[in-house]
Amino acid sequence: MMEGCTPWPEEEARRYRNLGYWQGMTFSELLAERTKVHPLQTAIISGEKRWTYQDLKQEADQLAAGLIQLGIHKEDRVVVQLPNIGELLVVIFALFRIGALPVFALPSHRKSEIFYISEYSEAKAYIIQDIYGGYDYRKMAAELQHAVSSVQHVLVVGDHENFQSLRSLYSDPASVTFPVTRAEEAAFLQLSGGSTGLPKLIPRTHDDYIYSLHGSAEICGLSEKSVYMAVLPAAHNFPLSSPGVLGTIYAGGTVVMAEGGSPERAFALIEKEKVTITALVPPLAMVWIEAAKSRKENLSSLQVLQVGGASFSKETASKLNQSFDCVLQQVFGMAEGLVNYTRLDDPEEVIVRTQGRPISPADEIQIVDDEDIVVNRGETGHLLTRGPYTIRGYYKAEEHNRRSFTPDGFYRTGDLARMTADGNLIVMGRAKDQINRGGEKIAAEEVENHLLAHEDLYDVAVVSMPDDFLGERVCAFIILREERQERPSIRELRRFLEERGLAAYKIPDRFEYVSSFEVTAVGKVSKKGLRAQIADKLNLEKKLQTK
Ligand code: AMP
Ligand code: DBH
Repeated sequence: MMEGCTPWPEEEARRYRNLGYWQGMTFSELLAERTKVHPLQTAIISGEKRWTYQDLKQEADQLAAGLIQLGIHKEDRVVVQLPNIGELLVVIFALFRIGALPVFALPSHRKSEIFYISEYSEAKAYIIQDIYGGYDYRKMAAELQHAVSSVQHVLVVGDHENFQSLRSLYSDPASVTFPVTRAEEAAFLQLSGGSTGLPKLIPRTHDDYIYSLHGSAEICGLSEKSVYMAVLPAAHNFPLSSPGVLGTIYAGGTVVMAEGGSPERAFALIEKEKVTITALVPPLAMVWIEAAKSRKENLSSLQVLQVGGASFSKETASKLNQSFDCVLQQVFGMAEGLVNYTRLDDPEEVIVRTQGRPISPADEIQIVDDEDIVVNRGETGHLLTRGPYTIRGYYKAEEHNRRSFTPDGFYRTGDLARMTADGNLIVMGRAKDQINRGGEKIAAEEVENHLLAHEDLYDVAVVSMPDDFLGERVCAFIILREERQERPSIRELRRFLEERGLAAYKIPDRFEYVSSFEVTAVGKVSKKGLRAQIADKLNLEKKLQTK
C-alpha cells in the first residue's frame, strides 16, 4: 500500500477476495478486456467527438506513454480538473495505466481548493481545459506553479499557450515500459465534501472501486446497450461511479458527456443519443419536473432517472415519478465508500420514501447514539459503516482518522439516519458541520477560516439555512471587531472571499451581523441555535412578503 493509505486488515481483505468481491482486476485490465470484447462499440460521446472502446484504449495508452516520457512515475499524484469532456476519461485511464494517481478536482474549484489539494497531495502535474464556463484555468495554473513547487507540469486540453498541450504528449506505447500496477493499490484520490477546515483526500483502490462499479451496474441494470449521460460534474463520485461513467465502462456501455443539466440541452441529448440512464441532484430534478410539462422531446429511451447527493422530499420524488415515464432511483452515497440505492423493482412507496439500501451484503451498517451504542431498529442515530469498498482512512490524515473511524474500522459518516423494518435507510439529517447546498458539500469551518482572515471581523459562524430550491443555502453570522465603526458591505465580503480563491458555491448566500452568538450550556457556539435563528427570520420575511 502506498504511504499515507490505510489498508483493510489482512483477514478482511482475504474474505473480500474469497467472496469474489475483489476481483484482482485493475482499471487498465478492465479497459483492455472490454476493448477486446467489443472494440468498435462507442465508449464516449462528447459534443461532436466520439471514441470507440478501441479509440479510448489507444489514446489512453498513447497518453500514458507520453506521461512516462515526461517523467510522471508510478504513485505520482496528478490533479485533474476537467469538465465533462471525453478527454477526462482518456486522462484517467492513461494515469491508471502508469499507476499515477488522478486527484479529482471539480471544475468549480478555484485557487483555494486547487492550491490546497496540490500541496496536500504533492502533485507533480495539473491537467486542465483552457477555458470553461468563462473561466481561464491557465491563469490559475500559472499561479499554482509559483505557489506549489511540486507541480512541474501543466497539461492543457485546448489552447495551451505557454503550457504543454495534452495532445502533443501522445507517443508510441511500444517505446516505453509500463510499470506493473496491482489491484490492491490505490488507483486515485477522491475529494471529500469535508466537515473540517481543510478537505480530505480519499484513496480508493482498483479492487474496492471496481467492486462498487460491479454492484452498481448490476443494481442499475446496466449492459452494453446502456447509454449513461453525465450531467453532474463527472469527477464527482456520484456521476463517476454510481454507476456513472466508470460503471458504464465497466458494463461496456456508452457514456454521453453533457455540459450541465439544463433541460433544453439535456432533453435534446437524451432524444439524440437515446440515453437510458442519468443522474441528478434534487434541485435539478425539480427543474426537470417543470420542464417536462411543456417540452416536446422524445424521452422514451430513458429507463432510469437517479436522484441523489442531497435529501429529496417524498413529495418531489412522487412528482418526478409521475412526470417521467421511467423508474426513479434514489441514491445515497459518499466518496468515502458506502452507496445505497432503491432497487428498480422496489414498490413505489420505498422508492419515494427511502434512500435505499447498500450495494453489498458485506456492507455493515450501524446506527448508534452519541455514546456509540446501537439504537433500536427504526430509531434515528449516527450512521456508521464498514465494508468492501469503504475506506479505512483518509490519505495522510492520521489524527483526523482517529476521529472519523471507530477503533474497529467503521467510518463515521456524520449522517443521521434510521433503518426501516424492511432494511431501507432514510437520511434524517446531519451531525457533521457541513452544509449541503443542493448536493454541493461545504465544510462550515473552511468558510469560517477564510472569513476570519478579514481584518474587520472578530468572529464568524457559518450555518445552513433552509431553501425551497437548493434544500439548504449558506448563511454566515458575523461579529464585527469592536474598534471598527463601519461594517464591510456584503458585496465587499463576497469579493474578499472570491479574491481568496474560494469556489463560488461556498461563498455565503447571506451575511448576518450580530453582536454575539447564541451559545450552548457549555459555552460553545450553538449552531443549532443559529440555524433556528436564521430559519425564523426567513419565515418572518416570507410572511411579510406575502402580506
Ligand atoms: P461527499 O462528501 O460529497 O461524498 O458527500 C456525501 C454526503 O452527501 C453524505 O454523507 C450525505 O451527507 C450526503 N448525501 C448523499 N446522498 C444523499 C441523499 N440521497 N440524501 C441525503 N443526503 C445525501
Ligand atoms: O453525495 C455524494 O457524495 C454521493 C451521492 C450519491 C456519492 O458519492 C455517490 C452517490 O456515490
